[in-house]
Amino acid sequence: PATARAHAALTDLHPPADDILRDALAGLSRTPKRLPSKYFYDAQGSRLFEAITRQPEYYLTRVEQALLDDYLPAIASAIGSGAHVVEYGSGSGRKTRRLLEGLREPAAYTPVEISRAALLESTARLASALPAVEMLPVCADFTRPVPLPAPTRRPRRTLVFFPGSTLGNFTHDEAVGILAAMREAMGADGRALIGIDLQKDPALIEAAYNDAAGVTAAFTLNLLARLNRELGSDFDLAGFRHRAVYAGERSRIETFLVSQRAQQVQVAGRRFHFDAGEAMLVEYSHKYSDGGFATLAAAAGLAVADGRNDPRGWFGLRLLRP
Ligand code: AVI
Repeated sequence: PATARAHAALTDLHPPADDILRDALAGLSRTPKRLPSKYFYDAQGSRLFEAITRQPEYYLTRVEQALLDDYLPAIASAIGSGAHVVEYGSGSGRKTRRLLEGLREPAAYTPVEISRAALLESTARLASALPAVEMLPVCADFTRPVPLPAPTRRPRRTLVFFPGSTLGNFTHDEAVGILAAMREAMGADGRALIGIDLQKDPALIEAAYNDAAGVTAAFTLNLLARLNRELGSDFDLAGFRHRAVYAGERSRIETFLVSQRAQQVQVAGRRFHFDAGEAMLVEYSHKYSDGGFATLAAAAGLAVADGRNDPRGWFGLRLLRP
């Protein structure tokens, strides 16, 4: 019944099947080559990401979860009762359940997620755990403007939830665009709760993106496996290695796939040459300072109303208002 309810309430904005072929060909034709990190998250990539969050070196998820538990009572009184919670890129929905349980009688929950299967599954799970919260899933690409469904009971205010430091995977301009779209969605009295990974000892950050078990390497290489599966390309996975380095001057992890030898790769009938040691950029993960994040939010017309960091200052949550 929970799945049926989630289906019934689904707003399907039919996100265009991203043109993975067009993006792959364009990225491979650039110098230096690059591929967009959004293509990490097929079914296998999403499983590998979940496994990353359980690695001892990947502190982000654990630290954010503990911080959220600690901060929730203060968030709940700042937000008040009857909120409409809107989450961008909702994933497994584990953090969401804690948030919805900690808020005062949330009226409705709108997860915005591009993967229809993940969206319906997590919404169904939340619907059975929280029957009093109206579930209004939206299948859409949150990097584009998303019209939000109206809850049956008029909500007191909108709270946008964007955890996990997902914002860090976007360039500065893209991040400003996403925050500006959130400001639009939340309205004049709305708030946004954003998770941000903070600047710290680069050795800790690099370890998080180079776990000893090799799960992050498998996650990165799955991008090539996905292209082989979906486009029939012939990337030799043994011919590339994952490399994630912290670029301190740009405050971000830059992840590359490095060609282990000179080689040719065929994609949709086109051949691309890789030199030995050639590095192809596949992801950024920005790390923020307090001031840097406040400046970024201000560029999108948002102010930091409140915030908290974990005791070691590794990860932060920020409550933003227009
Ligand atoms: C989803 N995102 C916030 C993760 C991050 O930390 O940038 C993706 C990731 N890439 C490698 N490990 C985790």
